[in-house]
Amino acid sequence: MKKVLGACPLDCPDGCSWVVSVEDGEAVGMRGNPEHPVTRGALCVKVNRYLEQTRAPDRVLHPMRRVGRKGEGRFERIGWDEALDEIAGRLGEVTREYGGQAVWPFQGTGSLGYIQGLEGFAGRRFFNVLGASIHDPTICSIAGSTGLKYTLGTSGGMDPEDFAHAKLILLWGTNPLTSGHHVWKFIQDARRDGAYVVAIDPVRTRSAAQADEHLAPMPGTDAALALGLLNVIVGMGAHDQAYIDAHTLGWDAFRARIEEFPPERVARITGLPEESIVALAERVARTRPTAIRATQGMQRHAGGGMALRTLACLPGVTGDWALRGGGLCYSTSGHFKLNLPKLVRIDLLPHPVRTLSMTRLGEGLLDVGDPPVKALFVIGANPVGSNPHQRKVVRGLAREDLFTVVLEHFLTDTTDYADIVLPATMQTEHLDLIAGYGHLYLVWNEPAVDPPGECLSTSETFRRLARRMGMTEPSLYDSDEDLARQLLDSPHPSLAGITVEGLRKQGYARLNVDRPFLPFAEGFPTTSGRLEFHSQRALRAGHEPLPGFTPHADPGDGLVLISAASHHFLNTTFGNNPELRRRTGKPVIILHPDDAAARGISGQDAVRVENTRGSFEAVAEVSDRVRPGVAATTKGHWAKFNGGATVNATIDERDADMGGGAVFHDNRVEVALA
Ligand SMILES: Nc1nc2c(c(=O)[nH]1)N[C@H]1C(S)=C(S)[C@@H](COP(=O)(O)OP(=O)(O)OC[C@H]3O[C@@H](n4cnc5c(=O)[nH]c(N)nc54)[C@H](O)[C@@H]3O)O[C@H]1N2
Ligand SMILES: Nc1nc2c(c(=O)[nH]1)N[C@H]1C(S)=C(S)[C@@H](COP(=O)(O)OP(=O)(O)OC[C@H]3O[C@@H](n4cnc5c(=O)[nH]c(N)nc54)[C@H](O)[C@@H]3O)O[C@H]1N2
Ligand code: SF4
Ligand SMILES: [Mo]
Repeated sequence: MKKVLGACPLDCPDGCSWVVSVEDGEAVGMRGNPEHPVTRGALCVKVNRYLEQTRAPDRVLHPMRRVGRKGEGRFERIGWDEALDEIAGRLGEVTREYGGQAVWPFQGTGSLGYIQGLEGFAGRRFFNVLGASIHDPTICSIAGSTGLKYTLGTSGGMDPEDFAHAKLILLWGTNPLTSGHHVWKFIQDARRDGAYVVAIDPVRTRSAAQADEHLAPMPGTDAALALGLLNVIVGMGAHDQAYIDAHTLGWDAFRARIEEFPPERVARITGLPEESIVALAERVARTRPTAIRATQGMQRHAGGGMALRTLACLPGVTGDWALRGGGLCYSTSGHFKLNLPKLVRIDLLPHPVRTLSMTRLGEGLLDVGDPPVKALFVIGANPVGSNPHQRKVVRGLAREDLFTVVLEHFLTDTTDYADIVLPATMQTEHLDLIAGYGHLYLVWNEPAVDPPGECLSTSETFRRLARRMGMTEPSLYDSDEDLARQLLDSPHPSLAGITVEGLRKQGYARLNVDRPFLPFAEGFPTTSGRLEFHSQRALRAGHEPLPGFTPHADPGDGLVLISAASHHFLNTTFGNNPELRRRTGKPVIILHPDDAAARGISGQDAVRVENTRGSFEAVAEVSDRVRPGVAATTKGHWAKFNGGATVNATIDERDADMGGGAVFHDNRVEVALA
């Protein structure tokens, strides 16, 4: 029996380290690495089935070519030689006629690996030599990180392990028990020391139900709530003037903005009782340190960037940024100063190229750009299931003149539109390097077993394709291990001493930063070196120079539908696992009793959820877990198992205020008996 150290590749903050037991070349067991300070021996309800997924009977094990019409999902088995010849031939035709930019390498979050997945844009060196368009992965977190950068100069905030030292914890637009449960252990440590936990979420989620208090604002109103809390705090004189003077910029102007948001106005905007707003503000005013856990949920709105930008000001006014266990944590990814340029090699592009936004796939395929998109590579993504405006995406993918290659583990809603499907390795079968975005560790993934069938890793697929196309650039043929070394070759002190050898041996390494890690102890990485309440950079980018409140944007008077993380799926990954599907059941929509009664709907009724963009079927659950005016469902179901459409059929292909982020939770729908 051999033990092999690996890393979960999925888009989850926890970036777990795992241990695979291998017997006679077979992976026979997988558990969380007990040594890793955040994983602490546990994976999660989804990844406990990872080995089962690697051996699933529906796994794609060899290249396939479409035989039926696009959308039918009928394929014939072909060999790698034939697949590579056909892809090389088609890419040659497209690039000769339309130029390299007619190729869109559409890369998703199926793997966050630096070598095989999104963080390192696996395959990008090949696409650079080809001169392909740049893919901007806007679908997940970009509005919030852009907003945070205006305030803090980085989207990286406090060390999640330091939640253990907080006395007041605000779970703000986050459901950690579902979407990244390892932080909960630190929250529990804090509670044992008397910390008080408040959840701020329109839905009473698993996490909100465990909190000491739950406030359910209307979606998209968080910035107003933050300003209302500050209004009370400043009114009490509880702001930290010494901290403000020493470390912030633009206080007088921001203070005037805060004065525009008295509790009665904020109560009207958020739909929260005025007393609750005042009581929470008083609690923040008297509790040090206060820690905010805010993740991606609240920024899937028209004002998502502004929401995070404004929230990050709160610890700047109370001085919590100076304290261990104080501040805000959104994602730690900004703290990883790896040598991405050396890995990705944008310098290999023959000339500057355009950028295409992931959230705008429908538009990108249907509106004739210059040049039009003629070849699409889908890598670690399932846009039919995950992108906004499902019908538009499907219309784009159905274009007869579009050549689509999908690298996949399974025949998803998206592979149905592929010309060629290529079988990809899973995490136990290839080498990779992962950085959690909910902790400060790099995690190594050593291949544990040989790939099944004819599966190839993303890196190897593009090495072979480069060779087939006769490309001579030597760096296209670097091995996975060389790529990892190049990535780690960073002059930044936080990477000093972190080597492939060390990672291999221990399975993980904490960034070389102080403990406690107070990211802004020496100032903020903004131009002024201060936390910027007033941001010249924001102004230059066309935003208000001050933090403020940007309302929800989907017009109409239907219910606001939130489609957040499902407990048993990860995005659409695992949406085909029989046991996880059984536990999840059919898509559910939770309606408040008043909203259900107004529509003549009772619990367990089959309903149709719709708006001008599309519709899907669901089963109604009637519960005060949602506030009136709000409905809740989950992402991740597959269209092909659910009548051909999912919640993403109702979502608009529209940008949030910053970075081109998606607006999944800024979605109005009507609900009626089916
Ligand atoms: N089990 C599981 N885990 C996952 C995922 C999954 O699909 N399943 N997805 C992974 C991915 S890709 C990501 S990006 C992260 C995301 O993880 P989260 O940030 O947790 O994202 P969401 O689940 O979209 O939303 C979190 C909460 O925000 C609430 N919310 C929505 N709109 C608002 C608002 O306007 N204001 C406030 N205050 N709250 C709001 C929702 O009701 C939800 O409970 O999780 C990762 N983890
Ligand atoms: N309604 C609604 N929709 C949402 C969201 C929401 O909150 N609500 N959240 C959005 C968010 S946060 C995100 S991040 C996106 C995610 O959207 P996507 O990036 O499309 O992620 P998945 O849906 O998980 O699809 C990933 C696919 O990659 C495949 N895969 C996994 N690992 C590998 C690999 O190593 N190689 C290859 N070739 N393939 C691999 C998996 O089998 C899977 O089919 O969804 C978004 N969609
Ligand atoms: S999905 Fe998240 S919690 Fe589950 S094993 Fe992967 S990193 Fe850990
Ligand atoms: Mo995400």
